[in-house]
Amino acid sequence: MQMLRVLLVALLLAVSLAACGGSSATSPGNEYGASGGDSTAPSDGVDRSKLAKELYFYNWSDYIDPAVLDQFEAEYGVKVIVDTYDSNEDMLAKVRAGNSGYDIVVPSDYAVQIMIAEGLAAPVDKTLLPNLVHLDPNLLDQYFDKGNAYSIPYMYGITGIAYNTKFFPNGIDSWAAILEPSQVAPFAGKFSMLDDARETPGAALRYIGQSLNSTDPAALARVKEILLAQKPYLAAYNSSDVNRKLASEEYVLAHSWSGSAMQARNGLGDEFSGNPNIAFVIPKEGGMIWMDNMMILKDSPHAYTAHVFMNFLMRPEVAAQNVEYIGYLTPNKDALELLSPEIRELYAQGFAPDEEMYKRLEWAVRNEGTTAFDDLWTEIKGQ
Ligand code: SPD
Repeated sequence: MQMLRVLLVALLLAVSLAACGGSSATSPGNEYGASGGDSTAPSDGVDRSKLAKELYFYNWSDYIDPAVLDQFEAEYGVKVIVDTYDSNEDMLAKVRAGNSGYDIVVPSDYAVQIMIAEGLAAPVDKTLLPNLVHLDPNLLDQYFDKGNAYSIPYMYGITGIAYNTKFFPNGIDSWAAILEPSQVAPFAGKFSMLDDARETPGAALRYIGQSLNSTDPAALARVKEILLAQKPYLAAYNSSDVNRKLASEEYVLAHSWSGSAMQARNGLGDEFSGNPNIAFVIPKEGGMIWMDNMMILKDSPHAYTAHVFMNFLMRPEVAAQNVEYIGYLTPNKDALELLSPEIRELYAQGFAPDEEMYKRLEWAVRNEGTTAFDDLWTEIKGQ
């Protein structure tokens, strides 16, 4: 009987330790104690005594529903402080400088590769992420982080052209509509290209029949010609408020992320109202598919709390609410069935890829040659 009691106590202790994330030896960050004691944890397994008061989240702009942050604070007493960026390169520059103070950043695929290679990320502790079971296995284990050792998918999306059907009643099917001077001349000052070293050269590369990862010098020279010929007609290189400017009809056309176009169409909470004339297309020459991922920084001051937040965002109800608000695509398979008919209808109208569209989409990868894009982009923007 005594032996049975000892075994039972040992078993309970093991289960409680597993719920807390195991020993400090395998856990990242400086908040993980070695004790594993968890007298404050309710059934969700979160040890409230280990939570920080604040969490610093460096995210893309217009990329989280503020109500989700309020809910997290109400439930866990943690205030999430959000700073925003509009390109992977801006985020990387801040993080590379060190001591950014941020806990979580959201790099896209190729930027995940860069961050892992440069030792900027902390490994994720999957024992603290039970809600990983809700993610679509087809969207895990991607080329940029095999085994998801450092990154967890947040949202994914596609890049194409958003346009106002009042001005383009016959639709758009080619990058020529935004890249050819003869076609954009009537819309001078009323359209934008993304302010992005991979996206904008990538679009021009696809237009000339090349991979958006091509660093062939002749192809890049042609890209430079195309983008410089287009530049006098552009309102701006813009990755920050394309959604608002399309919705208000300051722009009639824009190189755009799918969710930004969806926001222009549907509006964004209390921020601005939508415009029902906004449509989105992946041109026949093809476009980019990408995935943004949550990553805890190597020097994150609050790594335990960061895991709790990431796990919270992977709850199907939370993921569904978030994606309804921001209009991108969730990797959370169990959230999909919770989505409204309205958002599903827009996905079906081209704001999400179908099988045919997938064939025209390409991921951006990082390789030995891809720093050429940074140089090219500096030259184009400087002229
Ligand atoms: N407003 C949020 C935008 C997120 C876009 N991230 C993807 C970039 C892929 N190059």
